[in-house]
Amino acid sequence: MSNRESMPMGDEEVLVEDELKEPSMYKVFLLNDDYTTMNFVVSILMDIFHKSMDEAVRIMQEVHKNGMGLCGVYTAEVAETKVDMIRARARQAGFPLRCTMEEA
Ligand code: TYC
Repeated sequence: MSNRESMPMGDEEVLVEDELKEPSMYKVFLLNDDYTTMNFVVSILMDIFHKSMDEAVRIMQEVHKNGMGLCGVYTAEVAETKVDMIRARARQAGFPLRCTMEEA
Protein backbone atom coordinates (compact mmCIF):
# COMPACT_ATOMS: atom_id res chain seq x y z
CA MET A 1 0.00 0.00 0.00
CA SER A 2 1.46 3.42 -0.88
CA ASN A 3 0.01 6.34 1.01
CA ARG A 4 2.96 8.65 1.18
CA GLU A 5 3.18 10.46 -2.16
CA SER A 6 4.59 13.93 -1.57
CA MET A 7 4.29 13.53 2.20
CA PRO A 8 7.16 14.72 4.38
CA MET A 9 8.52 11.98 6.65
CA GLY A 10 8.37 13.54 10.09
CA ASP A 11 7.37 11.38 13.06
CA GLU A 12 3.65 11.92 12.50
CA GLU A 13 3.84 10.89 8.85
CA VAL A 14 5.70 7.68 9.74
CA LEU A 15 2.95 6.92 12.25
CA VAL A 16 0.27 7.54 9.63
CA GLU A 17 2.04 5.22 7.18
CA ASP A 18 2.27 2.44 9.81
CA GLU A 19 -1.41 2.78 10.64
CA LEU A 20 -2.36 2.34 6.98
CA LYS A 21 -0.21 -0.76 6.41
CA GLU A 22 -1.87 -4.17 6.16
CA PRO A 23 -1.37 -6.10 9.42
CA SER A 24 1.04 -9.05 9.43
CA MET A 25 -0.79 -12.37 9.12
CA TYR A 26 -0.05 -15.59 11.01
CA LYS A 27 -0.66 -19.24 10.14
CA VAL A 28 -1.98 -21.42 12.97
CA PHE A 29 -1.02 -25.13 12.84
CA LEU A 30 -2.12 -28.15 14.84
CA LEU A 31 0.56 -30.76 15.62
CA ASN A 32 0.06 -34.50 15.78
CA ASP A 33 0.51 -36.64 18.88
CA ASP A 34 -0.37 -40.22 19.82
CA TYR A 35 -2.85 -39.50 22.64
CA THR A 36 -5.31 -36.76 21.68
CA THR A 37 -8.47 -38.33 20.30
CA MET A 38 -9.53 -37.67 16.72
CA ASN A 39 -12.95 -36.53 17.95
CA PHE A 40 -11.38 -33.92 20.22
CA VAL A 41 -9.30 -32.48 17.35
CA VAL A 42 -12.37 -32.35 15.09
CA SER A 43 -14.32 -30.51 17.78
CA ILE A 44 -11.45 -27.99 18.20
CA LEU A 45 -11.47 -27.34 14.46
CA MET A 46 -15.24 -26.87 14.39
CA ASP A 47 -15.54 -24.76 17.56
CA ILE A 48 -12.43 -22.57 17.39
CA PHE A 49 -11.81 -22.41 13.63
CA HIS A 50 -15.48 -22.59 12.51
CA LYS A 51 -14.80 -25.48 10.11
CA SER A 52 -17.57 -27.70 8.78
CA MET A 53 -17.53 -31.32 9.96
CA ASP A 54 -16.11 -32.46 6.58
CA GLU A 55 -13.34 -29.84 6.57
CA ALA A 56 -12.50 -30.50 10.23
CA VAL A 57 -12.15 -34.24 9.55
CA ARG A 58 -9.99 -33.50 6.48
CA ILE A 59 -7.61 -31.24 8.47
CA MET A 60 -7.47 -33.67 11.41
CA GLN A 61 -6.55 -36.53 9.05
CA GLU A 62 -3.88 -34.38 7.40
CA VAL A 63 -2.33 -33.63 10.80
CA HIS A 64 -2.55 -37.32 11.79
CA LYS A 65 -0.81 -38.37 8.56
CA ASN A 66 1.73 -35.57 8.00
CA GLY A 67 2.52 -34.40 11.54
CA MET A 68 1.01 -30.96 11.20
CA GLY A 69 -1.75 -29.15 9.37
CA LEU A 70 -2.87 -25.60 8.67
CA CYS A 71 -6.00 -24.45 10.50
CA GLY A 72 -6.17 -20.88 9.20
CA VAL A 73 -4.42 -17.53 8.69
CA TYR A 74 -5.24 -14.62 11.00
CA THR A 75 -3.97 -11.34 12.40
CA ALA A 76 -1.56 -11.73 15.33
CA GLU A 77 -4.18 -11.02 18.00
CA VAL A 78 -6.73 -13.48 16.57
CA ALA A 79 -4.08 -16.19 16.00
CA GLU A 80 -2.78 -15.79 19.59
CA THR A 81 -6.31 -16.00 20.97
CA LYS A 82 -7.02 -19.23 19.05
CA VAL A 83 -3.70 -20.75 20.21
CA ASP A 84 -4.55 -19.83 23.82
CA MET A 85 -8.05 -21.33 23.46
CA ILE A 86 -6.67 -24.62 22.04
CA ARG A 87 -4.11 -24.91 24.87
CA ALA A 88 -6.73 -24.16 27.54
CA ARG A 89 -9.19 -26.74 26.14
CA ALA A 90 -6.49 -29.39 25.69
CA ARG A 91 -5.20 -28.84 29.24
CA GLN A 92 -8.71 -29.00 30.66
CA ALA A 93 -9.45 -32.24 28.77
CA GLY A 94 -6.08 -33.75 29.73
CA PHE A 95 -4.77 -34.08 26.15
CA PRO A 96 -1.21 -33.17 25.10
CA LEU A 97 -2.45 -31.45 21.91
CA ARG A 98 0.05 -28.86 20.67
CA CYS A 99 -0.31 -25.99 18.24
CA THR A 100 1.93 -23.30 16.85
CA MET A 101 1.76 -20.08 14.85
CA GLU A 102 4.17 -18.58 12.33
CA GLU A 103 4.15 -15.45 10.21
CA ALA A 104 2.50 -16.15 6.85
N1 TYC B 1 -2.85 -39.06 16.15
C1 TYC B 1 -4.04 -38.95 16.99
C2 TYC B 1 -4.66 -40.34 17.18
O1 TYC B 1 -4.32 -41.25 16.47
C3 TYC B 1 -5.08 -38.00 16.38
C4 TYC B 1 -4.61 -36.59 16.29
C5 TYC B 1 -4.87 -35.85 15.14
C6 TYC B 1 -3.95 -36.00 17.36
C7 TYC B 1 -4.48 -34.54 15.03
C8 TYC B 1 -3.54 -34.64 17.26
O2 TYC B 1 -3.47 -32.60 16.03
C9 TYC B 1 -3.82 -33.94 16.11
N2 TYC B 1 -5.56 -40.46 18.15
